Amino acid sequence: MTTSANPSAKNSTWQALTAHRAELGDHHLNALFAADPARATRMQAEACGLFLDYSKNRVTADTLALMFQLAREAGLSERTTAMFDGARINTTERRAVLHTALRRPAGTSLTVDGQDLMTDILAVRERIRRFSEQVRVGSWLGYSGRPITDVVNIGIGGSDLGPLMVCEALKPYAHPGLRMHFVSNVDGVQIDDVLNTVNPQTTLFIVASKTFTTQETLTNAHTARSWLIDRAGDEAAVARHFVAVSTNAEAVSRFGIDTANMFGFWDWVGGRYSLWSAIGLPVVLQIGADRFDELLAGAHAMDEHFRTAPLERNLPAIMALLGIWNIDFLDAPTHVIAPYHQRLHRLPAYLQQLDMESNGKSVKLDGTPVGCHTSPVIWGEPGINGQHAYFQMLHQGTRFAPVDFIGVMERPAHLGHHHRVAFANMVAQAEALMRGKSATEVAAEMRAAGVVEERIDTLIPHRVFPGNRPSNTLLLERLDPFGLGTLIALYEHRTFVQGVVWGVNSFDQWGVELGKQLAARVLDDLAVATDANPHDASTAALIERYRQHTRQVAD
Ligand code: G6Q
Repeated sequence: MTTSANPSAKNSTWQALTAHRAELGDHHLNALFAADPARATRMQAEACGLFLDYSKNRVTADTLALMFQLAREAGLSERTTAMFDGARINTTERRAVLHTALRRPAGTSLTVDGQDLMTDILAVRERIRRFSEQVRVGSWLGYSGRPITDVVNIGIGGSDLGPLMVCEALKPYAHPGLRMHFVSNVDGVQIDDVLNTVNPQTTLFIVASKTFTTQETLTNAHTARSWLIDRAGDEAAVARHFVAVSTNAEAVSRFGIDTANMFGFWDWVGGRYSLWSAIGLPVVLQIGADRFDELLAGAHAMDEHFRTAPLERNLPAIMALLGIWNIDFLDAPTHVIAPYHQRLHRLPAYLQQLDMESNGKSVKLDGTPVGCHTSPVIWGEPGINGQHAYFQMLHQGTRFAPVDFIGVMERPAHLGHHHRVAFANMVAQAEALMRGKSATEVAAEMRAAGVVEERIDTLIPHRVFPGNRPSNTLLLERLDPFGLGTLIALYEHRTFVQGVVWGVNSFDQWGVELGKQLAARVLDDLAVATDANPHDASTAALIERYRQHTRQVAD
């Protein structure tokens, strides 16, 4: 594995970029801004209510031209068409990748393998609409005849992060009488906490699992099912309190959920791209089907922008290519997502999965080594909290991490001055990371504050900021369903573009599959010692320690 760009494995544009990077050296962003007064206005793009300022990246017009060329040579346009048209671009799983079809409006058609997918998509959408309306108006009744007050989504990974993130983001649109809960962790704590707060007579469980074989989800679902039956005193209660979202009708039925209460989706919807499918059921329950349609419409608007806008004005492509520049030519190992809006607090975790599971790959589609770095470590927290925690490293650490600052323009009707403080902080941080602070500035500042010369000399190295640290500033007009749809789809396509340039399959996840397989084996070994699954000495000792502990507790 190479540790940085490996020109020998790459085409001439990649090599030109490597040479261009060497030429640029550590040329400071301050100098780039000073040399070009129009830089800020030239390096911005806008679409679907999203505004992007990317001028604080360590790039010139030449860098961008080369990056666009790289994307063209990677066949971005052809790959995009192939994805939208339903070609089986997920080659290792022989699947099409059609989350974009899920947000197409009614009245359009999409024929894949001679079948119009929109008929099935719209049929499920309609069933979800009818079911969610019943729950929301209180006509879907629990076993004792009372309406639903609490919804518990049991799922993990792609069957959890998307609906959870969206439900948090769109709380102002929430039905006032429905509380949403999400259970993903299998440690027992999360399900226990939820079950201790809800009433069995008024709680609806959604078991969300594409495969319906995921150990964590099924363990939690079985616990919830037993809890309900114990309290209802009748297994028939399951039909009023459990629905499933899955592609696996047989397993749903084996679990004991009537498939009449199952909402399906299809193998061409990847888990981390599934919130637009029936996996979005918690969102529909929370905000209603009309609002959910607005979320889909926002994503569809971004799909259209991505599909049709020239690269030079294409938001997802620009962000993707800047990301590759930072990762492969400037050696940035990580990338920070810093939303300046509390309701986006789960966005970094959501994007972490989207990016790292999609592009955390070392081989290309043809199985050969990718020859450069791919997905960076994606991390972050709401930016304002980050400023009082990890931003120290961003400003003065030995490694740099590019940042996406995400702001929402609309001021809330209530406490609008808070919005101004948050916005000011966001802009100030991006400026500080870019500008830095020189020794001269530090000395002048301390002198003005009356600090003695000797102390100034000691403190200068600690108070200097190198600057030249890149960031994007992304401004969303308002955090409503449409706006959120555009934002999520923007990042989906950004991930896609990077995958195309690197030549990897962004839509499989063999690493996740491995975890699922190994855990099942170890689980057997924790119960009974056998020689069936040989382990290394460390793993074997940990398993044995657990078994001994369990025996002691039982004794
Ligand atoms: C997503 C991944 C993974 C998946 C979970 C849950 O792209 O494949 O996060 O969503 O492992 O899988 P199930 O939905 O099948 O339970």
